[in-house]
Amino acid sequence: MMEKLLNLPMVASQHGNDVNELMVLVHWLMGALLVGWALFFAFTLVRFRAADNRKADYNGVTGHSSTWLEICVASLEAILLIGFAVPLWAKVSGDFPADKDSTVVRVVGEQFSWNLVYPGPDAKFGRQDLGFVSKDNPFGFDRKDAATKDNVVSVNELHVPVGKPVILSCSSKDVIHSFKVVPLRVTQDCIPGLNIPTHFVPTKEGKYQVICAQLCGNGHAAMAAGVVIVESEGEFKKWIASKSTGGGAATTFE
Ligand SMILES: [Cu+2]
Repeated sequence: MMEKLLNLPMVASQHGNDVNELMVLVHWLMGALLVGWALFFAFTLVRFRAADNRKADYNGVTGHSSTWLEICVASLEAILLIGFAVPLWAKVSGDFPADKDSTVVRVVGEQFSWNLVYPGPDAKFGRQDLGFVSKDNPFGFDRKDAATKDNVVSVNELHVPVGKPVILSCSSKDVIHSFKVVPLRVTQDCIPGLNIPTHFVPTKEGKYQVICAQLCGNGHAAMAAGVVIVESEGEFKKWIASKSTGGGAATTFE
């Protein structure tokens, strides 16, 4: 019932339903508090109405019912936090699948697009060094390194096969961006100088919009041009093959 009432966006990832469950529970508690406070407010309006010519009482409440109510509310909040929120966070931010069982992609935000790098058939990104950074090699990949040569790059288009874990390693070239895909229930800040991994399992084929969840400059909204395309393993392989330069210098970005 609450889920319908909240009209939550569609879920296309495995942990997405857990996120929804937590939101529903939080809304039940907040709903109960809203009703409770509203009833209490109505009660005080009637009980202490001016027509009774009541005098202010300096002693205030003498019973302990409000204390017990506070303890009840705090306990429910503690249950939500310790019983649901912390375990969900532990699952999402920890419990990483093995690289070999996952689609591993490096995400680098920039003003104002998403750069994506796949390690290619050898599953290795190859050597990167600040010394290699130049205008046509913005990420400083070592082009002599064989592992680098088969990297597959893409801009604004993240393809992943359905049902297989995805590990994104997020960073930024300039300011703080945040890679957010609502149906996947994924939000990860992309911070210059840091590589922050996040993971999810896409469960539904489709095309999902990426939005930048950090106000990052004039063209911030343009980052919503990013898409995640969840497709069958076969389609994914076809796409990777079409992007691959077959060991050429696939190290620059458009
Ligand atoms: Cu941004």
